[in-house]
Amino acid sequence: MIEVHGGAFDLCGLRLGSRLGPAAVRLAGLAEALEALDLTVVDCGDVGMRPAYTCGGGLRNFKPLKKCLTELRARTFSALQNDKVPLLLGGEHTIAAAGVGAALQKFNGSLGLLWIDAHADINTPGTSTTGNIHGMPLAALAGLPSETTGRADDEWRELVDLLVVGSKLNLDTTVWFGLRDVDRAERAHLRGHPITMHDIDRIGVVDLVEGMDRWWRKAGIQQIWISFDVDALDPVLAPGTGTGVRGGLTYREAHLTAELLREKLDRKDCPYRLVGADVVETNPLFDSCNETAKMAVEWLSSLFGKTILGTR
Ligand SMILES: [Mn+2]
Repeated sequence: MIEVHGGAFDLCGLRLGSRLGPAAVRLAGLAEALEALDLTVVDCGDVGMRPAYTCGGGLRNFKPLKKCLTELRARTFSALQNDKVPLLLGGEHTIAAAGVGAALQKFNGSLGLLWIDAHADINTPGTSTTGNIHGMPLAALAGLPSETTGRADDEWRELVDLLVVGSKLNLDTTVWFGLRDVDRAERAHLRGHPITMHDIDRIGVVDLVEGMDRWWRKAGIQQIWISFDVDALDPVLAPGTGTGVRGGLTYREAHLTAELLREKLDRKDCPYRLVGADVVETNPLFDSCNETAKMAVEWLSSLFGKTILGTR
C-alpha cells in the first residue's frame, strides 16, 4: 500500500510556490494513475506550514522548517513501521530529508539512496552562497558540520539531531543522477556515485542503471529510497519548478530510468526493495497547464510498474 503525504513547505528557498506542488500533483491524477496499476493508495493529506519566521543570525525560517520536518518524519516512520510505502510530495527538497531520515532510522546501514536532481544538495550553512536550506538536505542527513558558528551552527545541530536518529546517510553508497549544477564546495562530498548529465550523454541510461544495481548489490543494500526532484528533467519539458537548470533529462531518458529501475526491483533475485520515494520542487507558479505535475505522475507510474504494453 502506498501512503501519500504532502510536504507543502517552501520557506527555505528564494522562490515561493512549491507549497502548491502536492495539490498540483494530486490534480494531475496521482492516485488514479497508481490505482490503475492495481496499487492501493491512501492519501493522508498535507503537513501544514506555519507562517514564515525570519530572524537574523540563524538558518532561514528554521522554526517552521523544524515543525514541518518533525511531523513529516513521524508520519513517514509510522508508514514504514506499518509496512506501507510512503510517497512524499513536495514542497521544496528539504522535505525529502524527513523521509530519508525516517528510512535511515528504520533500516540503518542497509538503506541506499538515489537522489535524482540537477543539484547535489550537499552544501552546508558555511559553504552555501544563498543560505537556502533546500540545497543542504544531504549534508544534514550525512551529519556534516555546519562550517559556521553561533546561532546558525546551533540550529544546524538541531536539524541534524532531528533528522538523524541512529545511522547517518552513507555518502559512499549514495547515487546522484542528473547532476549539472554543482557548487565547488560540494564536489568534495560527492564521493559516492555522482552521475552527471555528461555521464548520461556519454554512457546512457541503460548502462548507468546496470551500474547502480551492481553498486547496491556490492554494498549489501537491502532497501532503496528514491528522491526525484523535477528539476532533473529538462526545463523545456518541466518548466514548473523554481530551481530549473537547462540541459536536463529528456522525457524518454527519465522514463527509461524509471522503467529499468522497476525491472531490477521486480527481478526475483533483487536483494533490495523500494521502501519509499518523494517527488519534490513542483512549483505550479512557474508551470504551464500543470505539465510538470503531469510529468511527475507519469514518471511515478513508470517507477511503480506502468509499461507501454501494460504487462509486468
Ligand atoms: Mn534540485
